[in-house]
Amino acid sequence: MKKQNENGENKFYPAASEQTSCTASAKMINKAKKDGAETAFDRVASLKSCSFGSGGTCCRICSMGPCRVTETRTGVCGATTSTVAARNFVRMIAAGAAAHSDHAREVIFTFIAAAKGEVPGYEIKDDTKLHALAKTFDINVEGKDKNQIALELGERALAEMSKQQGEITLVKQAPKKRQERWREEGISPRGVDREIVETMHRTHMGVDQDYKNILLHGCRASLADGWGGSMLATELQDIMFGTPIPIRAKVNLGVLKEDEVNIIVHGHEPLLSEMIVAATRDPELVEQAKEAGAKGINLAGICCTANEILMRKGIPVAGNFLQQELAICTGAVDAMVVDVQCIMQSLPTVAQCYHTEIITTSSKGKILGATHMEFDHHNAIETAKNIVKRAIKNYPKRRKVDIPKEEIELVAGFSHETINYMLGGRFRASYRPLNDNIINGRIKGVVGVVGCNNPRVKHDYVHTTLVKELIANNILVLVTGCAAISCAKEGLLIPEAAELAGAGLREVCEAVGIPPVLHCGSCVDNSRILVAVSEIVKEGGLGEDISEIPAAGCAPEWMSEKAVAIGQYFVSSGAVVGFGVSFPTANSEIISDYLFKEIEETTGGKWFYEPDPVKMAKILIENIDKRRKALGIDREKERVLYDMEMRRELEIV
Ligand code: SF4
Ligand code: MSK
Repeated sequence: MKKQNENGENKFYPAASEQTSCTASAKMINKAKKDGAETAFDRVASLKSCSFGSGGTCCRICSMGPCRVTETRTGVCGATTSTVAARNFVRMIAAGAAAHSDHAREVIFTFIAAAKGEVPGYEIKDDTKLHALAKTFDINVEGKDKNQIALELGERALAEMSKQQGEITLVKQAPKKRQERWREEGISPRGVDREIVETMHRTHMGVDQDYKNILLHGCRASLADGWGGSMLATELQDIMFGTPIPIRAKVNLGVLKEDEVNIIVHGHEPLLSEMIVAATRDPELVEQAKEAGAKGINLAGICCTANEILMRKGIPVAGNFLQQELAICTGAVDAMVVDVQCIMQSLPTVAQCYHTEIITTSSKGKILGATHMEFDHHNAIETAKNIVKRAIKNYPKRRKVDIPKEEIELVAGFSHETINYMLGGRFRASYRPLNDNIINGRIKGVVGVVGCNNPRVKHDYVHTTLVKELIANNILVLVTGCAAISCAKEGLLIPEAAELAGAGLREVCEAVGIPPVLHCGSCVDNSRILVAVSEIVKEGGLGEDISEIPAAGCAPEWMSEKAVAIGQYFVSSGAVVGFGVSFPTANSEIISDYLFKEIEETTGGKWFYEPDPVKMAKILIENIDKRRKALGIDREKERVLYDMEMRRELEIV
């Protein structure tokens, strides 16, 4: 498509069907063009990325630069490509870890306030998980009620964040051998606040200039995120809002309703969105919506806020990262409520073409042109109600509405506790059946597919092509974040998708009644995958460390610094991790070589880069096969077909 840019030059934009494999999104990309709304899909076509920046060799940490360093030209200070690329890489880890962990901090503050009974609407819901976590923290629960235990746990969790010396408590969740390896290598994490501050210090001009030393600290900082900040956020959210169990819901832009007030919640923290769920069900507000001419109030999510309220409440998902602007282009969104992370600054500009009100709610995340309604956990219900009222008031201002029809069912809610129960049965919940099916070869291995969308690659296509390839090869796939939403839109998150799986995986999925692709939650919930792989190790028969089990991870459409932090904490925990799109240290052969090979000697895990989804699947499978061989389980055993009796038994060995 030819279009004039702001300088009057003719620019060629790719067809929408080349930019996304999601038909609903393609329709809205075209509609946006007609409506004069510019989206990321337009901007990416006219913005060439800088090769120094994308390959990690642009240094701008002091005013002698910025320096674009090459193998033959150091920075003004003498910094080499390896120093600059390593510094940039670990700064990305620090930023990603900061995002997850600051999220955790907000959750901990609310958790403590809930335990004290100071915040109406929040409570300690999951007693079992509360006691389990209290035990991990060696909290004496004798004679204490749940709020007393929660208060103690909340205070301990807060102290963990800034623990200055000694390793954080949750590393205990990792297999013993893994913990020992971290200690031997000097990367067992202290509190995430300390690790992030130290990252920023080491990467300040003129401090750490030995790339291995810089990257080693990157490992430590990433572990403080995965086994610290992220894990605390997930665990405490589960205790406050309930540990997810399998739940059916709908996904894609078709979940928006023409005749109801549509509110979209977008961002990451479930603290406010949980209250908005309650407010949209308030009979008084539903009545107000009717008075405004609507049939009711419809709530939907985008990005990880969507995943949070989907997993626990079955709230429909309007879309993933690249659909945030497109949802507004339907003309049917009366309010888009955002908190933190992954929110495009363009939203208020896109909204100007329609009637949508963009509402920011966090003091940490304001956007010019948006309405700010600050959320504080003490007045959460009040704020949530006021937001819903504004959306209702906005409903009559709608202009032309055009909602794509696409919506499809999904099943979400696979916490690691659920996987345990689903595969092992209510009375003998365990990972034994999963391990046995990996050992007997019905399931070749497990791959976590996580991360964002990126308009530099075809939206959703990379995720879904990769995942289809993996399940066809008997790989059980665990998904989180925007990758999970891509797969859901492709119909991969329903038990019927087992038809696309290889014979062995299909047999297991059909026997248990699970999809071959399990939705494990939001970005911070990648910590659930850490716990799941640790449980597989502890169950026995598949080695003694995460670096030995047939499992791997990838982020094929990644874009955010959080993806780098997540990828690195998996590598630091012993996993092989693949990135698509581009690799952030590509311009330094030394650093890429280190991350792709040598780091394995330290952590047992390593990175790889492959933008082609089919080739990426092949590499992941090769790595899994290598581990199967090392474990001596590379030969498939004879298959047994299930009869009804065996299915009833759920004893799938
Ligand atoms: Fe350039 Fe060195 Fe300053 Fe970086 S630290 S901007 S390489 S002079
Ligand atoms: S929301 S970090 S775009 S997964 Fe977690 Fe999606 Fe990536 Fe944001």
